[in-house]
Amino acid sequence: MNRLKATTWIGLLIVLVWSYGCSSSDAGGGGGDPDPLTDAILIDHDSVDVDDIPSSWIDQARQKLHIAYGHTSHGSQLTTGMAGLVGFKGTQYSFNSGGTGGALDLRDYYSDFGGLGVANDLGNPNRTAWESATRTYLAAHSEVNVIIWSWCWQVDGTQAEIQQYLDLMSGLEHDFPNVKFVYMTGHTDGARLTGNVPVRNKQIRDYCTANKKILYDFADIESYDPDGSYFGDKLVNDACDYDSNGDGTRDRNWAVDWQNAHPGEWYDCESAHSQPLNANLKAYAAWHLWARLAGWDGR
Ligand SMILES: [Ca+2]
Repeated sequence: MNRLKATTWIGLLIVLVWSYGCSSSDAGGGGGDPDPLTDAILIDHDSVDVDDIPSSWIDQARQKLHIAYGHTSHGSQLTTGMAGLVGFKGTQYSFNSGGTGGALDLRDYYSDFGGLGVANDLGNPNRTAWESATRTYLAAHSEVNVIIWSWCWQVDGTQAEIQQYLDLMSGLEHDFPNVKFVYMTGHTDGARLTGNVPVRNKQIRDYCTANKKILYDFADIESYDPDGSYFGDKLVNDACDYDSNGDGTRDRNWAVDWQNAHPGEWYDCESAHSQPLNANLKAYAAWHLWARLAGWDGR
């Protein structure tokens, strides 16, 4: 009887110590690493309804994620869109560097990632500087658990150059298992689907699907309007201009057309090289991404 009691008390003690350990590590903030990936996370034109995201997962993202983002002008569409979204939808979508006041911790580096003077985007000053900058940054910022980098125009490279990007990303994933690395496609550039940029974007997309990576599909997002109309095969470019009648000349703009037809359903914001609606969609997709990285299954 006494032995049974003692065993029960020891068992209770173990449970108490264990649960205290969990809650104290959660309260520590930086320790909340995202759960391991069991499948690819593909953020594309199907991920642009911000109202689909359960608010509990937006809260989880704000509590768990510590994000560093390296980009130049095109990549700024995510964060200028996110800044505008706070005014459009509310402070639940707030973000800042450090995550003060309950905001999402998003360290937004427009050029000069991390203030290191090393790299600006995935192709500037070259195709490898971003990777060494990431290693230096993570060594000094162990609290950061999400790394995201975007392209300027340089997805317009060779097959081997894109493979080098994929290999460098995989190397980072191997060496920093507690960090989630977000892959990106590059912006649309008015090419036919057989042109180099669509083919290189597909190379990235196919790799991410096959290898269970996390992809923010920048090109796919800006190939559709919010109603799901597709412009990717109509010479669409980063400004959202496209060829509506197949004569080889761009003559309409899907974002301007949609904005004019849907007053009040979009918000004005900075959108480098493009229209506000494009940055709206980039922001909605970014929040899909953050919620997924926090553990939302996307359904
Ligand atoms: Ca035309």
